[in-house]
Amino acid sequence: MATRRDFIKISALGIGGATLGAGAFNLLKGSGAELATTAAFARYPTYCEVCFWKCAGWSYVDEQGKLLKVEGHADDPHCSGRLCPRGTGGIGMYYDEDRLTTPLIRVEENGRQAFRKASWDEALGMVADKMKAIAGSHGPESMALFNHGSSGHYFTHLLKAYGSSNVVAPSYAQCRGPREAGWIATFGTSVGTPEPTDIRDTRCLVLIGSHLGENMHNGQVQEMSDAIDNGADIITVDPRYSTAASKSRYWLPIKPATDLALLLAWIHVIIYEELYDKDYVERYTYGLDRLKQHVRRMTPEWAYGITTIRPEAIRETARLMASAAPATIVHPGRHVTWYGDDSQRSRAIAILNALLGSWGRRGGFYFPESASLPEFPSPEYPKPKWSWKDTLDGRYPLASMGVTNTVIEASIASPEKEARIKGWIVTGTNLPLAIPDKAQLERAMQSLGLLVVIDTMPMEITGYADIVLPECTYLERYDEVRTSPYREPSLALRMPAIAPTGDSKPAWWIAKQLGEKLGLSEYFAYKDYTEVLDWQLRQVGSSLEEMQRAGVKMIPRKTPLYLKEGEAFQFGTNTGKIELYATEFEKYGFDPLPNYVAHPEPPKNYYRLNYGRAPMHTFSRTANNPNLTDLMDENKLWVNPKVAKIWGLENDQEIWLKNQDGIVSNFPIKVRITERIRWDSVYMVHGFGHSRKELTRSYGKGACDAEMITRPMTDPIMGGTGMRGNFVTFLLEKPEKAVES
Ligand SMILES: Nc1nc2c(c(=O)[nH]1)N[C@H]1C(S)=C(S)[C@@H](COP(=O)(O)OP(=O)(O)OC[C@H]3O[C@@H](n4cnc5c(=O)[nH]c(N)nc54)[C@H](O)[C@@H]3O)O[C@H]1N2
Ligand SMILES: Nc1nc2c(c(=O)[nH]1)N[C@H]1C(S)=C(S)[C@@H](COP(=O)(O)OP(=O)(O)OC[C@H]3O[C@@H](n4cnc5c(=O)[nH]c(N)nc54)[C@H](O)[C@@H]3O)O[C@H]1N2
Ligand code: SF4
Ligand SMILES: [Mo]
Repeated sequence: MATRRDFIKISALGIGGATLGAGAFNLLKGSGAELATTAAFARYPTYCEVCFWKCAGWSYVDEQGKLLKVEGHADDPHCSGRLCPRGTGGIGMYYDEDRLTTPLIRVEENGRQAFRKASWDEALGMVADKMKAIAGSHGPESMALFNHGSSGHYFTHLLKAYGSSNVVAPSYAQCRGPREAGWIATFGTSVGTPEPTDIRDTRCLVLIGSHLGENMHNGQVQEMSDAIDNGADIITVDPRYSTAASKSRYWLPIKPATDLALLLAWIHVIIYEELYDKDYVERYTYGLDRLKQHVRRMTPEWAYGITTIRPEAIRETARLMASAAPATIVHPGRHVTWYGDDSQRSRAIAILNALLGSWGRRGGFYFPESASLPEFPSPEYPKPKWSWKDTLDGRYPLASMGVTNTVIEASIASPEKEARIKGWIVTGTNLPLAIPDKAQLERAMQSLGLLVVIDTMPMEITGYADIVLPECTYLERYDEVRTSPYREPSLALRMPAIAPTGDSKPAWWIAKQLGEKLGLSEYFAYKDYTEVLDWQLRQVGSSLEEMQRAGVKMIPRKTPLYLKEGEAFQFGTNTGKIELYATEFEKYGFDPLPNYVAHPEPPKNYYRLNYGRAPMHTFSRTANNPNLTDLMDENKLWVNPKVAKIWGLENDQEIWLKNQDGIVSNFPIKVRITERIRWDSVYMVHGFGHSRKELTRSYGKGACDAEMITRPMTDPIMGGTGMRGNFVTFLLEKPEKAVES
């Protein structure tokens, strides 16, 4: 087992895991080591697009104009000068020879469909004509945008100018939506991103599923290393022995799907042993008496029968949290769409933090602040006649952002019902690997009159497109200034280090050209995006020129970082207090106090499909990245030794998976036998099992978790799709199945 020291060393190096292969050393040699002796090179500011922590850095280019490496920006609060392995490997996005480099149009030749290359003028002209036709016959509201990442900004503007506000992203209903619903109901504000967890100064960090260390969100991982060094205690609740578990004082290997029982028992101990922050609770919260009554019987002994966590361990950990409070963080998690009751689990986590007095306190949660940049002048958007809210059809009343799954549903035509949504623009999201229930997604895509995909790579989603538009990578373009909230507000610039490859273009350019073809030129009143950036920066006393030199600029805070001792504070809830008892949930007929409800168990010979992150990959977007495939080129199926014995499995044996609905994996996955996973579950890293042959390095490597997730459990409060209630069994022989490509 690695020691605490190892963990810190690893993250200090910026290369995750002990599996550092020869490729990683080459990567380092090919950058830092060489640079020290290279006389002339230029560096350009950027911020990373490999995930959404948005670390600022520099891209280095040599005299010949060759892109050498990306390095963290020393002054950037998100990364403190160090990128994670994915950020360092970001140059692989530029060098990937499988990239999209020209617009593509779907054509039918001799009954066979294929893509042909097209000019931008033709491809965009075709998109504009189809969008005009859709607006003409069904109204502009029947176009929707699916987006994730930087490019979404420009297409959101375009779609709103066109007359639709149907904008959705998988980062809500497939990721952090339930956490935001739980937090808004309790604290009157969402958690937001980056999470305002004051890990740097914490004395006790509780991770419930959050697998920091594999989840490589840079600032949090670095701060967690420092906190461990400073003697903070980590409590990890995870059915799997995660990297975080190996650094923890307590690892609670919970039975999957039972976290709510543990959380309620912790609340019980903290209330009945009077360990809560009395002054804080009295001053700021609403509903303690009802909460106390509610959890009366939810003792550690009660929770033991459900969670398999010993009552003493529940009591000891509750006391540990309270003794460190308010410098205790019960981490809200990020990918929290697990079992369909996720808003309620998030509520329980919020309540615990409230009882401990952690919200707005040093070592708990700080109040984040962001720099505010005015929008570039543009006419008012037309008012849409309807929006994504109408696709909810009365469900999910507390959805605060567009819900991908209901927009997908609303795109499906049936003999009885015409589809409300007729066309999609998809940018920066690989929907077939991000959305559960692929059959439904495919039905929707088959119904559409128009599907335009903007991507850098020939990912699965491009295979469904009518028109594919190639975006250049983040290293080849300007983008909006980063203004993410943090302890100190900051500005960070992304500018090109190198010219776009082939005929690829930045998203701002694509959206502007399309806008012009749609007759919306007045919404794009600039020649080049640098005009927008310079105008915006000048409004806050900076300039493009200053940012090109500095990369990152810190802005002084205007408001305090924490609550002041005894200060009166108005929370954004119905009562103006932190609502231990959620009046907003009550108003909509949901439990105002969270309850534990049992979830289905795997049938005989089936195992719960658990999935997560690897430090060197991001979702499906990096699986083909030449630098990162060097570090890890496939996922493996973690299987408990007892299960392996029953099935006679050996390490690295290839098996296929079949889920509870008879869906068989496209590709085999290699077995990894390990005690780190419980006997009732199997585990794999998300993002592998690519089925497009155009992805030459990742095609057929490993298995795809999304394929197996055919039965999401939807959160009635905000529409999140719980994805951890699917079960798989093993096929030891190659099944008869044609693989799509
Ligand atoms: N089964 C399963 N489903 C999941 C998850 C899971 O763990 N398992 N995780 C969920 C979570 S937490 C999230 S946040 C979502 C993530 O969902 P997505 O963001 O859709 O994830 P990716 O698979 O990385 O897809 C990103 C797509 O953007 C493209 N891309 C990369 N850079 C650029 C760029 O600069 N411009 C453009 N235009 N495109 C670019 C990539 O090539 C890729 O096609 O998935 C959710 N869905
Ligand atoms: N390297 C890397 N880092 C990333 C990303 C990436 O793609 N790559 N993506 C980023 C994004 S957008 C997100 S949303 C986050 C996601 O990362 P997190 O929010 O940290 O984690 P989750 O995906 O919710 O959960 C994964 C962990 O939950 C455990 N788990 C499974 N079932 C249960 C259960 O019933 N109870 C408990 N307590 N634990 C359970 C799994 O064993 C695993 O360790 O990661 C972010 N960081
Ligand atoms: S955490 Fe890693 S991948 Fe994410 S933005 Fe930072 S360097 Fe890039
Ligand atoms: Mo996410």
